[in-house]
Amino acid sequence: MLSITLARSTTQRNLANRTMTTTTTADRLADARAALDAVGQGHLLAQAEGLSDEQRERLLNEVECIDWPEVARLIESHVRQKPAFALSGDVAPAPFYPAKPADDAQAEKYDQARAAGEQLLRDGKVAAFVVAGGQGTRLGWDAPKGTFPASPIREAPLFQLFAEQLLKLHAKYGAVVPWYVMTSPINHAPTVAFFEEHDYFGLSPEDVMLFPQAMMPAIDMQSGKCLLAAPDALALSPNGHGGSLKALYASGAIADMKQRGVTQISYFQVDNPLIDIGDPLFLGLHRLDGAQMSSKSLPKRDAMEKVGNFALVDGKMSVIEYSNMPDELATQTDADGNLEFNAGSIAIHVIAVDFVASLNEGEHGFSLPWNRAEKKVSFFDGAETVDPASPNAVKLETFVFDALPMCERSIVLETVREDEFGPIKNAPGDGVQDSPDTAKQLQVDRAKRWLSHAGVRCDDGSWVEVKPTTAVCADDLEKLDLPARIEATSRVVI
Ligand code: UD2
Repeated sequence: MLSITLARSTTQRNLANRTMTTTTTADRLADARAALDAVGQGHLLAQAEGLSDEQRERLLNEVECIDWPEVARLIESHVRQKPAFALSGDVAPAPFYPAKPADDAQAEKYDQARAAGEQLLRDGKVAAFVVAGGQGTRLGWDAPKGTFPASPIREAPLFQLFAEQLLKLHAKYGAVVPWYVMTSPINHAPTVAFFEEHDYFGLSPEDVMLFPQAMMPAIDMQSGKCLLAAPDALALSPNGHGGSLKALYASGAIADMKQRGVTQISYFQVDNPLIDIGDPLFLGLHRLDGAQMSSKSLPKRDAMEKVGNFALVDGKMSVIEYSNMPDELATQTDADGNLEFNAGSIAIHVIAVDFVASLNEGEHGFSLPWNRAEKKVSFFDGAETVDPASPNAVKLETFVFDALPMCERSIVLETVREDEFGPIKNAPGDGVQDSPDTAKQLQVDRAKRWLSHAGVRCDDGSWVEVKPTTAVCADDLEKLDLPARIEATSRVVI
């Protein structure tokens, strides 16, 4: 593994630097008190004197990692009042490249793009980046989500499936695709332990970098006070996947990519076993069009599906989260009855390394809009732990797609849902979408489509898994020695 660095903002680093010049815990405590008193959060250290040295150290470490002036600003704008989302400006559906080229000229462009994307992979210019810092509460899996057994027959964990794709891409294109894994302080240690226990799934540890994103305190909805989780711990949660754009830089990942000659980042979420990490068409279109951050979309299941909507807002590529999309826009149709805003965001991006660097190296830094979520958060009230029955706190997160309007150029490529999107979000249950069961079925169905493309007959009822080390697309199966037929009762791993 390359290194593990806690992601810190500039202000956080300033506070930390200040503590480097002071030596005693008493000095650190005084500094932290001053920073907290200045923003009305002094209660967090009210019992610090009564803690053991170890507990005090732990609490100070957490306090020193937070940008308190920013938290104070956000309490005013997002806790004491609910920020009203106002969709201002000119809003139009975003243009996108269709999954199948519309005409001969576009087919030619797709061929050129595929060739350009393959060249990027051959030249070692592509890195994989998974955001895996979320808490995964909906699934009810008491471990990092990437450790979840996701494949239909081998029950291979998500992290293994991604690693196997990277091994295949290396074999296919003759160049390493280094892997950057964003965790959060909540799941960092178990994630690192999982990679170590599994020998990095056959990857070279030098080509894998795990780093945690930054955290935000949970804030009491009524009082605007930050909550303690315990006498020696703040109630913290990850600051949203938008935090990845700062964590990539602060961790040294961007510097490492530059040193390797990597220019493009293939960004994906930890919950999608169908992800195509090294898609030459997507990489190539992004590259040929000189885009800084590009996205994949899919046609929405229906007007109200809970995915973001691609739109041009005042001419700038944007994603309007479903909760912010006015119903009259979501349901608007064209003359043929098709949804105008039909391109749903599935959180798959290619991001230029230089774009992430330039955001972080700008004179005034950069910030993404913050989003407010009301949640139940257990807290220590000075005497005991309270488990609230209804939402009591505000959590604040930024979203990575809010960087899209900061691009000069951004493209969207439509994809086919069954081929690339089978997220595991919810615990299994009858009729539950986006569950482990639906994701397994989608993997089996795709494997069968790929096999039938290669001439294999798969009987109804058969259950097939194609290992990513065998194939990352249908064409990879073509020259292999495959069975002519897979019978109904068979369970086959290829
Ligand atoms: C996200 C998108 C939604 C759609 C969907 C596709 C948002 C707000 N919505 O919904 O539009 O594209 O995905 O699957 O993004 N994560 C972190 N750190 C954090 C928070 C999240 O790494 O602080 C990671 C998390 O581990 C996961 C991913 O981000 O890999 C998505 O998080 P989510 O499950 O909260 O997103 P979801 O399903 O609400």
